[in-house]
Amino acid sequence: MYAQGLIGSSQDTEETPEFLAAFQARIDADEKIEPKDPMPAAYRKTLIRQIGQHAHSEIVGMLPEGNWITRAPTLRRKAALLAKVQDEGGHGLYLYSAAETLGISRDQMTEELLSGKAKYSSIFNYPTLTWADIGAIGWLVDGAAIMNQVPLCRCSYGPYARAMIRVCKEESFHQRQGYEIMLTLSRGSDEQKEMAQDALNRWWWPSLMMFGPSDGDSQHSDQSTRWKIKRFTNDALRQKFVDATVPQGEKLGLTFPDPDLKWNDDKGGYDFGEIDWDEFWRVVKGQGRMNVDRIAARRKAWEDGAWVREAAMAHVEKRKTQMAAE
Ligand code: BYC
Repeated sequence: MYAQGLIGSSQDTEETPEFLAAFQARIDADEKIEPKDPMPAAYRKTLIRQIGQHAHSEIVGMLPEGNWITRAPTLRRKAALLAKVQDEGGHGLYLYSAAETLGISRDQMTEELLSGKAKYSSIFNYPTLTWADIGAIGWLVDGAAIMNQVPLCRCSYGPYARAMIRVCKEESFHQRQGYEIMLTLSRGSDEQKEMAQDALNRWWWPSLMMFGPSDGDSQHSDQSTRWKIKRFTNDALRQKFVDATVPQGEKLGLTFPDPDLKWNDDKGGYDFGEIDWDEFWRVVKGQGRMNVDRIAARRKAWEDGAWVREAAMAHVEKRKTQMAAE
């Protein structure tokens, strides 16, 4: 089932009740689980699914912003955007490496992405229509990613938790560069302010959807929380994001596209309207505006890169032969 010869590819230990209880006790004691440690097959499978999907999201996430690198309005903006998109490529690589420690190969993960078996974040199936979208993505999408990912730095699986520390530092920079674009536009001409408002209108709801289905409909949350893969539920993180982001939007002088958004003193947070879950599931199932383009772009990159992978492997084989002869 898993790639041969990789760390973590050893057979999972027989899952006796004693083994499962001892494993849960390690989790409850906040010990980190490391690649060579025995772990239940379902724990390994959940991590491969989540880390793989997270890696794919980072890589597919390069596409909507990459679309604006050649059209960034100034050299400073171009350099920052280039660095941000490159960071996302790096995040994808740390995450693919973290998943590989569980015994799956990068090739298998890529095949799962291209066949539609593995998901990537719904947010990247929306188009980037104007420069303001780059501001909105940094502010909202990276803002949502930080809210979701900071708790993952304390995830029970060591390689994932450690990868997330660096990812989160870089995401903070991304969030600020996005907010600064929004600030500049909202203090600019009427037309620029309108662009910022239009971007907020289009990205707000999809950003809330990034946190996943509401708690009652989340299949994996309970078990993932018990295993301390997830530290908060989807709804709890979504609420934290709304509470942190609304005051930032007000500072920009922009309005949120939700008539039900209002502060609730009793709960100490904002109430907000119902998410369009039909839209969410349509996009997750491949019917968003950009799903077909995104997968076509990844397929092309994978096929165009075949010669690089073959050349790298030929080099490894040659070195092995040379070393054996030395
Ligand atoms: N989009 O039981 P649930 C970024 C799926 S990118 C698509 O709650 P779970 C960035 C879910 O996979 C941000 N699918 O699942 C990059 C499951 O289907 P499967 C990426 C979604 O895993 C560039 C089903 O719905 N971040 O940072 O407990 C530029 C039921 O859901 C979505 C991560 O991946 C969605 N939005 O919780 C800027 C973070 N939501 O797998 C920024 C790590 C749910 O059974 N991942 N589904 O077929 C997680 O924290 C969790 O996987 C989720 C979902 C909270 C996303």
